[in-house]
Amino acid sequence: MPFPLHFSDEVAEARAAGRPVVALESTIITHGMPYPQNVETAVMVEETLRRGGAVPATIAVLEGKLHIGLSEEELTRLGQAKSVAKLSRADLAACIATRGTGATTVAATMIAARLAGIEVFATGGIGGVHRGAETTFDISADLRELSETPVTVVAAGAKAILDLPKTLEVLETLGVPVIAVGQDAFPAFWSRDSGLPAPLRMDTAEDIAAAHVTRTRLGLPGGQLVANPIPKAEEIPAAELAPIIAQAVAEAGEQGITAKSVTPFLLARIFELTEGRSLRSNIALVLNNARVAARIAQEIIAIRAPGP
Ligand code: PSU
Ligand code: MN
Repeated sequence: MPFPLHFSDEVAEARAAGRPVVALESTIITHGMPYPQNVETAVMVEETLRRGGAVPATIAVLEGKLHIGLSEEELTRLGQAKSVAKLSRADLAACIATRGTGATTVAATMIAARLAGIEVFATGGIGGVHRGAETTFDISADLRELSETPVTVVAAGAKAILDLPKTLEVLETLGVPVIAVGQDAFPAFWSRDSGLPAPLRMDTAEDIAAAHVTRTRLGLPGGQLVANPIPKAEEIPAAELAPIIAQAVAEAGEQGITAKSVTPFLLARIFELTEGRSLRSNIALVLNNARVAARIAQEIIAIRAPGP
């Protein structure tokens, strides 16, 4: 018996018609941005996907049910709720089994997207190898998920709160394609250039879709990380953020923040320390990722369509 999924009407209709659907995570709403900008952004991202010709499927667990697509009312409730659980691969089954409510990270959203037959997923930034991982062993489950679950994830690279060289090394070890869009450098979330070369570069959604389909045909498990740089007008130069990130990372260490609390702590501190500037950039890059994800989802359908 297939696992029961709770589709929004919009997603159910799109699936029946074979139209492109793009998955969205919910941890970015509950743990990645403050209220009310989190809900406003979630609604704008959905609208951006629709304008781009794809149907949004925001994923979350609500009272034990795995939802693929949320109503605006459900989005708002989730965005206002105080202590919503953050669900990664390790927590998803337990939350559903105990009829809990939780927001899905990149890893858990990929798992749900695969169950729903959704192959493209747009977000802001992925989790990765944290600074100091050589002593803390803090490496996000997102990385292993990318090596196992066949979903193409469009993100603006990874935040400089992480150790980006180590993050790229682990992705290489795991065999995850990391594709920069339209440039040679790996982007660093708020900044277009991390100073590190991206392993792969592609300039069109068609090529990215073709690579996705080819991996499936080769029988390779796992997805792709599409690293789409933030629009130039919205970027914050890496040098400006460096001292702020260093301060946030130091505070996390002093306060003994560990495990799943690390990423939300750092994101919240950086929003405070930049007085909202990081949030404006964050919103712009998520919308930009939604535009690219919609095009990739359409191209995948075009490639799979039977020829004349
Ligand atoms: N990075 C961001 N914004 C986010 C996250 C990461 O720039 O909102 C969230 C995503 O949901 C990601 C999760 O999957 O944090 C990673 O958490 P951890 O490092 O605990 O695996
Ligand atoms: Mn972690």
